[in-house]
Amino acid sequence: MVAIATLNRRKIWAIALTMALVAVFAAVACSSGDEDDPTAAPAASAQGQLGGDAKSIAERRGLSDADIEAALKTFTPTGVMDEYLMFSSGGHSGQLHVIGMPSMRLLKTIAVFTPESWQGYGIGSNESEEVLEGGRVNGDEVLWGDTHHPALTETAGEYDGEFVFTNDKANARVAVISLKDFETKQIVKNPITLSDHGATMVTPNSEWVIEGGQYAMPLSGDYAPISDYQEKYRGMVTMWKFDRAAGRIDTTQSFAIELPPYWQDLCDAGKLVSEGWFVCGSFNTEMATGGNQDGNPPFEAGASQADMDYLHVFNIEKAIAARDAGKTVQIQGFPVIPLEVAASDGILHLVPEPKSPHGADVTPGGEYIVVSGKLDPHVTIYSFDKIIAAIAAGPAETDSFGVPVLAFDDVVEAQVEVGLGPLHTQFDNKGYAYTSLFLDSAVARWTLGGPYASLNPDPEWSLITKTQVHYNVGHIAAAEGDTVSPDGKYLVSLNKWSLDRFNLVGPLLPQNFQLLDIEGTGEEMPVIYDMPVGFGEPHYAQIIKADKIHAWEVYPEIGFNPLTGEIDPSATLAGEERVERDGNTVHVYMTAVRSHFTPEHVTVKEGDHVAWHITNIERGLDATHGFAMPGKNVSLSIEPGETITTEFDVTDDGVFPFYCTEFCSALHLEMAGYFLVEPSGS
Ligand code: K7E
Ligand code: CUA
Repeated sequence: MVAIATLNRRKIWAIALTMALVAVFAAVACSSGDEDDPTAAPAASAQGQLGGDAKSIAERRGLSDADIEAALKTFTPTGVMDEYLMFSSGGHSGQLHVIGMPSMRLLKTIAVFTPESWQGYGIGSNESEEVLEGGRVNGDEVLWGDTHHPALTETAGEYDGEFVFTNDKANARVAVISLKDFETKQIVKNPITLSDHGATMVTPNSEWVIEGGQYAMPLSGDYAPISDYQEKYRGMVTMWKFDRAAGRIDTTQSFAIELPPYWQDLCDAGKLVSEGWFVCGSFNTEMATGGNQDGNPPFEAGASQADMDYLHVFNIEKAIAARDAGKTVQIQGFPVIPLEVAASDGILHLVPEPKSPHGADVTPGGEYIVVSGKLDPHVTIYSFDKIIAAIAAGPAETDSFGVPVLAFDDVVEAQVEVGLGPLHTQFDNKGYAYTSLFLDSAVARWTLGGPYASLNPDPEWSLITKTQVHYNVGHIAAAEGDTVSPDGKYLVSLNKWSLDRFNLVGPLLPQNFQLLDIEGTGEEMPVIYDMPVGFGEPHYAQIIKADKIHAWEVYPEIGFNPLTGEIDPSATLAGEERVERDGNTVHVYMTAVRSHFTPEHVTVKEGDHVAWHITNIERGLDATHGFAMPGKNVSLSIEPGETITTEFDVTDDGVFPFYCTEFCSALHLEMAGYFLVEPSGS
């Protein structure tokens, strides 16, 4: 053991020092590093060249060889960019988080369903309030969300870096975010249900954004007693049509499919050989209705009695054909394909899936669907070809709603015992699949078979190794790990509990993102970084190659409105600043540039309505100005080139100092002005 440790350490230091010295000693850096020769001492001699005693630092800090190796894999010097960006759901924060990898540096939090003051989102700007308006629930403002599953837009099954979608499980809403400016452009509220979970997932060219529901309810929104559950309560899945050119979901082309009142769960779109199909898991096919206050079994028991639940298999073309043939009914003003039509027209088939399933993930080539049952130690792998054949042969059975049910044995390709509490599966480029194990607190690596069997030396459909994670992993995300060509580089374990990993910060603990290096094969799959996540409970994340994203450095033209994508009618250039009265509405046309607003005095009368338009006329990278108006709940962030409008009623006379909230220059504190409100009688 000692000898191995010594060799490892020497190898590690050789790597470290080679990297550090490569510029200066290009000719000699590698030649002296013979790992097999115990007398070779490249580390010792090279270390002197470093000018610091790195080895003794490691010893002083108690760092093991594995720690040092992990540090070398993740440390990212100042000014060096990350290779990947992870888009992580922010859970209860209602936001998305953008994290650089492998450094695991938090780069940005994108405000989606929740107002956020730094970005001036939902804090007074007309543009952001218009976006949030789209998310009203039965007319009411809901100012938070439970984001679960981000979905990057895809072209031919590859992330294309143009947009990202995410859902709000708590209110059945879907948001569209542009990766030109990383801002939310649209929120749509699902009109027929109140919770979603199988959202958001996209088809391989992002024509459709899939939003599967979760808790069944009357789709009409009307009351029905729980005793009418089987008759009146329904599940649903919605297909939102994405108009890429407009950068918006086209609600007029979107529709839903009525489903049995099973609790539909995660969905995934088919790709390549299974393009044109999508699947959603489900649980509570028992249709348990809970009621432990009356001595009935609680949901957790009632919904877990059966050995099998149902994977729902959808044919997209047939759904569109039924919609186009007018076979929909309007529910709450939204077109819905009735359950009978879904069953009779071949839109929906059910496939038995073991015990309380959660994840349903399609392999990179689209050949297989991997399903994990929370209460079954196996992953079950279905063959898409077999599903097609079974559908063609005509299923012998139906469920109690008349939906055809395929026979389990006809469609299963393999089962692999991976461990306790399997949830979600991701893929790499070496023929391995990775499944999170909630109860085991581990990530399992196992081999795929069929066309993947030749990619590694291990036997097909078998468990290879497990890496312990800390603790209670939900989703995992690998670099481009749910696309048609996973990169096989990094995998993040999104752990729900962190227990003993970080300094205690009171009884509400952060979650823990653990970065695993999956570049090796076989049993090599170490944890190389821990990132505490103290902002809501993230669920899923997607990881995209950073160079696929082409974000704007500044807005394309001065006066740009990020919501319309055009020059704002109120855009104001230098020299055009003015205050105009139109009845009792006062328009302020203001510019912001280091380090002043123009005009600096704005005088109105009590009782006026103010429409305040501000244009940031800067063209310099990072030259953002903020705008804060005391007492008016206004915080704006005006990026270079942007025009923003805020409107409010002037209810009190007085003097209101406004100021820039971004420390934009040495004279930033002087970037201020006075809003003077004369009494109405004056
Ligand atoms: Cu947390 Cu995808 Cu909503 Cu599983 S889900 S863990
Ligand atoms: Cu502009 Cu501070």
